[in-house]
Amino acid sequence: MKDIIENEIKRFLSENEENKFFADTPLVGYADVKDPLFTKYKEIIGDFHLTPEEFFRTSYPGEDLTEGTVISWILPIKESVRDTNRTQDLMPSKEWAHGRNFGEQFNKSLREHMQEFLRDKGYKTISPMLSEKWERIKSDSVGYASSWSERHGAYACGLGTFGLSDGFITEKGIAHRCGSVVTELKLEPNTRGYESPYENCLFHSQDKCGACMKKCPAGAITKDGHDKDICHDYIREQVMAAVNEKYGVKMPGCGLCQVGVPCEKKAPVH
Ligand code: B12
Repeated sequence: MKDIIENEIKRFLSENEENKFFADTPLVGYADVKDPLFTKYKEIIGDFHLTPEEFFRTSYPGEDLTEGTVISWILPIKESVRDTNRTQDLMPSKEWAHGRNFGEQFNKSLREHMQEFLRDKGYKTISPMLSEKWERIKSDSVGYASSWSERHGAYACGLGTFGLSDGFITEKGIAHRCGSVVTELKLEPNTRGYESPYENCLFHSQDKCGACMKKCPAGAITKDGHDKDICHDYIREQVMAAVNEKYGVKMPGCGLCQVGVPCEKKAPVH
């Protein structure tokens, strides 16, 4: 069944016009919906971060998710797009801005598609970010967050670890977008081949690098980590004002910390 799921994601990527300029061959990982990590996220992130079962119940009220799987995918950003952003020092390239805007619309289509695909096969399924319970949150302890972090889902699925910039470093690097579904279909979970949540980051694991600190045009990344307020305000105030009209996109992003760094397209520790 894993083959069928992975082929379907790849087919959707290759045949969908929306994805023409965005994602390369994806990575797919699996976690048990009952993995204690999902409950632990309520301590690490906050009570507002919901478990797979809590999302499941919003679509299937009164039903228990006795067994099942979180399926997470990583959509690595194409080299042609990364190339254009690597030469920027203040604002994202047009291609990256489009990738953030239309790439996320495509990612949403993929969530909808995989939700339907598994439902059609007879398995109750919900994609957390499509649920009415998914919301953006600003918490006192962790700042900007949401009720389902796709990266924490991907971490549980064994797909990688976090970096100094907060970005998620996979075997195909940090420059990607990610998504997930929760399904009652039971599949063998991935083994998490790491011991710490920052293992793939050279700065954290080997006390070297810090290239993303130099790349951030807003000064949001220091040896103490990523200041989300500075990052957020730079994207919302400076980047949006500069590129909205110029590139014709509503949600441009920045992503300069994800290119021209050793973790751009691989996990540099391996
Ligand atoms: C809110 C948000 C933001 C906020 C805050 C980002 C943040 N760090 O959370 C702002 C506006 C700053 C932002 C900016 C960007 N974003 Co944004 N954003 C989101 C959103 C909507 C929610 C994120 C969330 O819920 N975070 C939860 C908090 C708690 O996460 P956190 O603070 O990073 O968690 C840290 C701790 O919990 C820590 N930790 C501490 N102890 C432990 C212990 C364990 C066991 C573990 C596992 C972790 C852990 O790990 C984390 C890293 O330090 C997601 C979509 C989604 N639903 O996930 C996209 C998302 C995170 N954004 C994304 C992107 C690409 C960006 C940008 C690059 C913009 C762009 N598109 O060009 C920038 C820079 C990202 C960055 N450096 O983090 C991608 C990230 C993919 C990736 N490559 O990592 C996401 C996943 C969207 C997507 N669908 O792909 N974003």
